[in-house]
Amino acid sequence: MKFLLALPLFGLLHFSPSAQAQTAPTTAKAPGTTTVQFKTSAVCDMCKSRIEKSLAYEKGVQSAVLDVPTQIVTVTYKADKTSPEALRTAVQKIGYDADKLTADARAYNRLPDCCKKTNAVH
Ligand SMILES: [Cu+2]
Repeated sequence: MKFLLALPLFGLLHFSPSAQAQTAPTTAKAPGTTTVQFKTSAVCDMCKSRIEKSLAYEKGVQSAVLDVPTQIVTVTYKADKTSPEALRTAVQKIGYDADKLTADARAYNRLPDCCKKTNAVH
């Protein structure tokens, strides 16, 4: 993903219309289980594990997988236990953008320097 280093501002990547996954996963899902994808400001593997871990602790979440190069997190959850809004808020609270929600400032300031969104994906 070296070409990303050439982008002057990481923020340019944030507003992609691909936030809502239109394609259903081909794998069989448990009844009542839904998948949502949204864009985060994760830049490295530390961000990945931080986001995946905190989403895993969220009520109703069955799995959370973040793809660092695209910054998109895929969350499988029980629709009667949580919502995409709650999941985005959870990501926001630990210091990352979630689609159009901006990262919580205090949480963001506590992130290690390498995880700041001024960095390119690395
Ligand atoms: Cu990081």
